[in-house]
Amino acid sequence: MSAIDLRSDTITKPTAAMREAMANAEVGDDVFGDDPTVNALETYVAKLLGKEEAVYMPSGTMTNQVALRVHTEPGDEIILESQAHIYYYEGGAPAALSGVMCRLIEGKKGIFTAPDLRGVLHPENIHFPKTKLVCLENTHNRGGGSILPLSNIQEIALVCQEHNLKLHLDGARLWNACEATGISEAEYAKPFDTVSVCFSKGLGAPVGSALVGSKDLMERARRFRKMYGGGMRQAGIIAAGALYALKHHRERLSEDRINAKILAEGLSAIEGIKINPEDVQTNIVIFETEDIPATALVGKLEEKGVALLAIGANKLRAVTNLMVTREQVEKVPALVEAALGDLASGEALRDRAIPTDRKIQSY
Ligand code: TLP
Repeated sequence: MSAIDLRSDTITKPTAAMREAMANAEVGDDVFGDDPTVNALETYVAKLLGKEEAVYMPSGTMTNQVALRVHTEPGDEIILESQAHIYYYEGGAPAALSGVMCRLIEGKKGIFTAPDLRGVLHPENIHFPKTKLVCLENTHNRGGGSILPLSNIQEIALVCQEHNLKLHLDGARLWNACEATGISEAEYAKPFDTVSVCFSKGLGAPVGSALVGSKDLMERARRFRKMYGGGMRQAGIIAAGALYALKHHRERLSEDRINAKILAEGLSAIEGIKINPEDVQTNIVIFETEDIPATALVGKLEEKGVALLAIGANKLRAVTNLMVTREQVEKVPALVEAALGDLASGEALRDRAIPTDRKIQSY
């Protein structure tokens, strides 16, 4: 894999200290509820987010989908931003696992407002599905790591209360929002019935996510976690990595935020690249090419030792992370410029069409 890997913050590998914590973890059988390290992690996360209980699960997709199932019955409607991870990147799971209808609101950089929400609510009437749940995402992945303002969340929560709707947060990268704003996890979590957080993204743990909420909701969540195959046994080994990451890697997210800004500023100076560095608030940098296909640029950059993702015909994503240093990030704009130069030259025009066997992933 490329030396400078900016495909995602999920690519991080455990540090030596994290591995040591994992190797020394006390374990039990978590399905019986007696893995001390999983229990310690759940207690720690619930407290940090100011909720009664937490449930540890293998992935962010599972925590989100269990939350959907906890709050709904088949045929219900849920409301999400149009590019929400739950809708966009979870394999159609809302339909397959919960049997719910997704009503989408197009936001700006992943953010919609309380009036936008009011605008899509229908009257209670047998013609309409029952609307049960609103889901928000903070930070918003396809919104470019954008931070949801607390006031926006609180206004949306008020509409939910008025209409008896539950509110779920996909907080896979909530840590990044907290680091950037200084707002605590508990304060951000307060308006929500359930919050999903991930340890395997910016925090750098190898595996796992948690769902937090009230005791009753978490009891129901444990049932669906088991049903979906997420009841793990000596999970303390991986939970120890998550606990270590929570205690030691939240503060360092400022490095990823600063590196993302440096990258965005460098990219904004390149002819043929469109990005406004002001839009970059956390560790995700989304930029566009003017005419070169995103997959072609990804292919060229791979040859130069930089890995990014194509996330649209002309859109690319870079995510700064624990494995990428400031020095490396500073090299990327020049490499992007060189790659664009190669692709623009007549001889290299054929490179614009990426042969299918190159398997450049596009997200
Ligand atoms: N996102 C991944 C890919 O799926 C796109 C990434 O590289 O960013 N919520 C949000 C906001 C996420 O960004 C992700 C992962 C998830 C949930 C799902 O987490 P996992 O991968 O643990 O199922």
